Amino acid sequence: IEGNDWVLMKTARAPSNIAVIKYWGKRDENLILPINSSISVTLDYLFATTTVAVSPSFTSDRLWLNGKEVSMESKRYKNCLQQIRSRATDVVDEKTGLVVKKESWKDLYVHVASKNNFPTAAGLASSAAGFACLVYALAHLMGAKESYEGEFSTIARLGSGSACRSLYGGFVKWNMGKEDDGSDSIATQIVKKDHWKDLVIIIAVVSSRQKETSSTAGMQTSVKTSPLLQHRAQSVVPKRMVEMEEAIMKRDFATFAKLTCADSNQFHATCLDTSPPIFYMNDTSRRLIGLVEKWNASEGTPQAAYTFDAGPNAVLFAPDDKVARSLLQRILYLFPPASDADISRYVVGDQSIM
Ligand code: 2P0
Repeated sequence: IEGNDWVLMKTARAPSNIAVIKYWGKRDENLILPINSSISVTLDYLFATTTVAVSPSFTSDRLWLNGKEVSMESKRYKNCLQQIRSRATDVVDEKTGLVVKKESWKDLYVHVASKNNFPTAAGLASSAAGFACLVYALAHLMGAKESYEGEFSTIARLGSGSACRSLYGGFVKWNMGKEDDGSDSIATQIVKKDHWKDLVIIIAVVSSRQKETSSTAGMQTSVKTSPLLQHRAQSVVPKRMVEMEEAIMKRDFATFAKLTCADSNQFHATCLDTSPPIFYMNDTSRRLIGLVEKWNASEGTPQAAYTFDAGPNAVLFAPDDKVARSLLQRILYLFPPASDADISRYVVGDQSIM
């Protein structure tokens, strides 16, 4: 390979995640440091796929999201790229024998193409999957290595807070950290997904429309105006973090469900407590809450749990396949599909459950 006539490419895939203890509010906007810790479950079936390429013939850093070019000028992209570039090492491409020396990375531009297999910006954490994938793909391309466990999660965090949790599978904790430089505001895996094999996650896409208030803007306004947010961060979340981790470790579905629903509801209450108020859920979201609450109350113990991010789509949890089927039947009763053909779309993991 001579001169400028080469391209080196890597492709990675990273999943989305859903918080069961929610992150909402920053103490540092630039480093994306949160005002409270959070816990998430990784959603393997919703993912971003990102290809990063480098070539001496590229004249600027460029990015395509779902086929459309978008600017890479934002601080968030620049910060992630700069952090990975500064950790680049000598890279030898096994297939071609091409060698890219450590010192050349700073002069090479990247092209990035990323796509999601789920609705972008509809409250299904597309930025989380996207930035986790970008950081992971760039690190592979440039031969960057972590100097401590969780270091890459601090870089993904610079792209989008929730992205730090998407670098791990299973159940993940993002510790808010104490340091001003963000070095201890990292994500770590609580436990692998195999730990709780029976747990079923159902995603009810209520709307794939883009949300009106971005999470970034929404949480800024909440930090400035919501007294409930301060109370939540200081007095509610620390206790829930301990209880949720324990519930996950014990596979205690009743406690997991109670905490998950309560935390989703407090997050949305905080949005309502913001001035001007923010509404992420719609009537369909509220009917789904009603369905789960009524069912749980009639059984006397939680059968299912719900959580909603910054959008109207529901993420529902059931303790096993049998309960998941029952939950799905109840959802279909409340929202009958327009035709038989629609039923084939209801799947849990790889298996159609209808
Ligand atoms: C979460 N959300 O913990 C919470 C719950 C939405 C509701 O993290 O400004 O896209 O990029 O750090 O990460 C969405 O916020 O915001 C989010 P930035 P992000 O998943």
